Amino acid sequence: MRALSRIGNISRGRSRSTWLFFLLLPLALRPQPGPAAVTVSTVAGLRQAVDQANAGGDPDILVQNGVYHLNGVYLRITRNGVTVRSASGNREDVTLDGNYQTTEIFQVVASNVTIADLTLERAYDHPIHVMATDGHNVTGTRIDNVHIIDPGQQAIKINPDASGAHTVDHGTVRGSLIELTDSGRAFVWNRNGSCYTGGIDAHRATGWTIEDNEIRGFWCSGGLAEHGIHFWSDSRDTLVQRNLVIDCDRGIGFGLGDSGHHGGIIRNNMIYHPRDHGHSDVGIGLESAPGAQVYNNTIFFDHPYPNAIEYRFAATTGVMISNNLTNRAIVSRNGASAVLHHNVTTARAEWFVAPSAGDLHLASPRAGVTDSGIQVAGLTDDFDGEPRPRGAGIDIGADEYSPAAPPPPSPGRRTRSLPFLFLLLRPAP
Ligand SMILES: [Ca+2]
Ligand SMILES: [Ca+2]
Repeated sequence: MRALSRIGNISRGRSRSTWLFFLLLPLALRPQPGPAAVTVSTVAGLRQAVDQANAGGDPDILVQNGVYHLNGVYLRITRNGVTVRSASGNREDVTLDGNYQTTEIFQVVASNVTIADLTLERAYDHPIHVMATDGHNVTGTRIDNVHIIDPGQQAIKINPDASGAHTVDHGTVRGSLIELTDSGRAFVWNRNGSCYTGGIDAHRATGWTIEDNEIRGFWCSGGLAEHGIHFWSDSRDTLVQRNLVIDCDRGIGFGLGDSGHHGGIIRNNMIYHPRDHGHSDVGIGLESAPGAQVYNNTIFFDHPYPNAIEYRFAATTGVMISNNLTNRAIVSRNGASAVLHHNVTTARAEWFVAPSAGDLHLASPRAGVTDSGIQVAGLTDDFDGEPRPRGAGIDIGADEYSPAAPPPPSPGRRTRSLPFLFLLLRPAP
């Protein structure tokens, strides 16, 4: 939408080339392969297209509708600027199934790689592993509108090289659905002997944006799962916004123990956890996370864990926690310090539209919540991407209340993008 609104601004110009651009735009957006993309319809064809792209061939790969049983085949992208996406733009039309034989469906070791509009399931380890290697950094990864099901370990793994000197920075994960189902949960436990799984797991990564995703089901009855979204090991300046995290043992984390995180923002997220599975834990956790800002999140638990937000360890200083709406406490542990403003920790189920379905939009205006937050620099929208403030002031929590129901599709559940816009709008070679 933002790209289209930018086009709208351009259209107010009067040059002939601008009007020609718009005349031709519908043609360019037709869902058919253009000359600048290679289209594949078999596993062998997909593997060959990736190999050819790595060798300098066409960097844009479109995958025709179907279920692709990889059976050990994996896709290692070594050349900058490669894109792999479904031809239709609908992520449910194309499934790359690792059958728990393929260890990593995508291994990304190059910059400006895009993986979009696909379903990835049953990787033995990570469906997507982005890593710095061979002595160079990786940047500009885009993971957009991808549905990941039942990874054997973490769904998206972001790693530096072995020395830690080279890193994977400034990527985005957007509009994606990442989930662990009962059958995947059983596999995880057998494969790992623990609940070693989670949604997005990043080490030593700088400047990532994680937005508009839905992440659900990362728990095990036998042990504690990793977070839905977790940046640690000296990661910094992560922006985590407008995500829906449902039924995960731990929701969103910056840092773990003394393996910390610097700066960063966690805002406008909804985190819901139903009944206890045995290891239910915190909604948002800061551990050795100096300078973090946590504001306008809504966290609602139907399990008994006492804390919605925790900030921990003496290295956690300079932290701001404001305008959050929860039904559990916000607490310091192990000597951490933070400045807290205008948080409401007494939310009740009836305040929300459908909490048991993870819908934590406000059901009606509520004194002390609507128009009751403080201004925060940089806060301009809500969970729905709707502008703030509305009415007399900022609402507390992830939703800025509006009388009409928010329009579907809500964040994280997009199922179609504009697969050819990127071809049109990218810089000429
Ligand atoms: Ca308001
Ligand atoms: Ca709203």
